[in-house]
Amino acid sequence: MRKIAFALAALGLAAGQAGAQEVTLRVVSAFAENTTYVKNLEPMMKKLNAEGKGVLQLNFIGGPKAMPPFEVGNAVRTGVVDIGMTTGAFYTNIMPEADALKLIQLPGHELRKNGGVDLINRIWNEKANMQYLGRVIDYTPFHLYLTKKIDKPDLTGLKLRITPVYRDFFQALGATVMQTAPGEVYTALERGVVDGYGWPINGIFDFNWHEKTKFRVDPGFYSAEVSLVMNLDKWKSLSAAQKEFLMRHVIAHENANDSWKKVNEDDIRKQAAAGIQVIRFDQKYVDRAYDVAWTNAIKASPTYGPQMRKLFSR
Ligand code: 173
Repeated sequence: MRKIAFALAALGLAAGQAGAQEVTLRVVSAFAENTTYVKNLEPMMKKLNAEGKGVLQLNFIGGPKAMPPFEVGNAVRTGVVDIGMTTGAFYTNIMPEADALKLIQLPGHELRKNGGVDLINRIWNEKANMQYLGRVIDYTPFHLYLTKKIDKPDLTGLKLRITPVYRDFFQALGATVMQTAPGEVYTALERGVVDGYGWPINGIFDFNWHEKTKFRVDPGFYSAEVSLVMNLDKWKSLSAAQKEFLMRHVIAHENANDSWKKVNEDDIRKQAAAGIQVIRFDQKYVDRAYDVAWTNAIKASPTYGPQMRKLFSR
């Protein structure tokens, strides 16, 4: 009798450690399934799932076919999904602070050390019911792409496709703007509804926009941010071991973001080969971009704006 009880207890213990508490987290992406951004996440999810048996699994549900990109933030906030791969600009409907992630000038390991990630989590917890996990795209500036030539940083008379990333800057330079999801850019260009668009240095080939793009304006500005964010209640429901396991994989992935440097060099070459010409402005153009963005970020968030500026800037 005692032997059986002991065996059952041992079994229960083993099950508790290994299998009984495995949790599966549902992941959606604001970026399309077949793009570089999702392809970059896939090996990470595969590795995590291989090592996480009995602990934690990620179930990738899909991209914009599963959920409109600008809805992903709210779906994470409310717990409709557990994790979103998205960018702050896509959930400014929740809080204006989200868009400030594009202004981060430090790599992940420095932002974790200087308190930047702690600040993000204070804000994200409080205002968005989200836990900020980590960044999956870094070292990647945004650019203005055009179908028409310009010879000075004056966008008067141009209609440009934007998201909140570019809105204030392009408007400050005189442009008329129109917000669209990435999936609508090609048609807007094709129909001549817009004369250009904002987008990172990488990725335009994923959508065939190179076919409609004649010019890229250099230098780039800000830093394209795509991150994993998690529903806060779900995060809190994880055990310490599950949190540690998840964060170990996310941070390892974040620390591999240098890989984007090569992707970006390749895309610059491909853009040149596709006949996209470079229009070059000076550093004042970039300084203006940051000035406009921080001024507005601080206006929109008088409490957190200055704190973010201090910890996000070089
Ligand atoms: O242009 C966009 O759709 C946008 O805001 C963005 C943000 C981060 C990465 C890629 C695009």
